[in-house]
Amino acid sequence: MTKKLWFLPIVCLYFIFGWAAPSASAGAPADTNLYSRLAVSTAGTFFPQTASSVITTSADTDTYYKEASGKSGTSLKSALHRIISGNTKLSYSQVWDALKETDEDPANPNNVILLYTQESRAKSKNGGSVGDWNREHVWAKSHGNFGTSAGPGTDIHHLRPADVQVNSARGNMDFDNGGSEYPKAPGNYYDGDSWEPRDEVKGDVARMLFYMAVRYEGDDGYPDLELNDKTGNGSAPYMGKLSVLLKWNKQDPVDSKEKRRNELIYEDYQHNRNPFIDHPEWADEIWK
Ligand SMILES: [Ca+2]
Ligand SMILES: [Ca+2]
Ligand SMILES: [Ca+2]
Repeated sequence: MTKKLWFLPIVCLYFIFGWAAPSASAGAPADTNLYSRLAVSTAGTFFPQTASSVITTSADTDTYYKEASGKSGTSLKSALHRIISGNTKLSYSQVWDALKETDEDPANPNNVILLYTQESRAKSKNGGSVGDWNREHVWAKSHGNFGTSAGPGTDIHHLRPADVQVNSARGNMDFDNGGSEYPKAPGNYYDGDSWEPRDEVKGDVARMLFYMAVRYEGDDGYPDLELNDKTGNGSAPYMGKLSVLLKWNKQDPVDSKEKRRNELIYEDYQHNRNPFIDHPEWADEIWK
């Protein structure tokens, strides 16, 4: 760098921060710092926030997870349960509108991305007919029989848009590797007692199930949902297969889409976070 150019980085910083700061006041909580008022892409570049595009940094979530700091095993699980409980609960009809935001196709604001097929489909095609998308409960609602009243059945941390027929094919199966490819959802496999989602969402599925097991502990009128190492759990409040889910958590790491979704749920809908999107390593600390 020549002497004449020494001031250029400072000028650039002035323009970046001077330009971004005014837009930050619209939707950001008063106590957030500069970095949280900027959306951070996976490439590490900054762009001004829209009201709900912020990806919170680890420094911000340190405060949220303060009570969990330094814990492991059951004491970590208990601390996280206390932190993420007491969330706002949606009605089942509110879930439609929420998913239209949390699962919006970044390339087309009229569409949502479907979980198992990755298809981009019109938001307006929500419904129950062939060709529609509907609300897939990744933790099958029969595993604990919690239904669709406000609570686990409407918790959008584990609800995703899915093709009606694919949703029906997955049914209430546990998750595991193997089986035959499901023709309407290439990359997804199934057999008599389990479903294997496509590689790109294996980690997403695992982290959604980790969240459910920690959020629902049977102390607030809902069943105590737990993970086990089985398939074919039927209507018991369990989901498997834990050892496979722990592998999927590593095979398919958290990406910016998953972070954005977690942030939207926290900021705009439920006001609680999925700890395993913020700290995927905590799954191994709880389920060793
Ligand atoms: Ca199986
Ligand atoms: Ca993924
Ligand atoms: Ca539980």
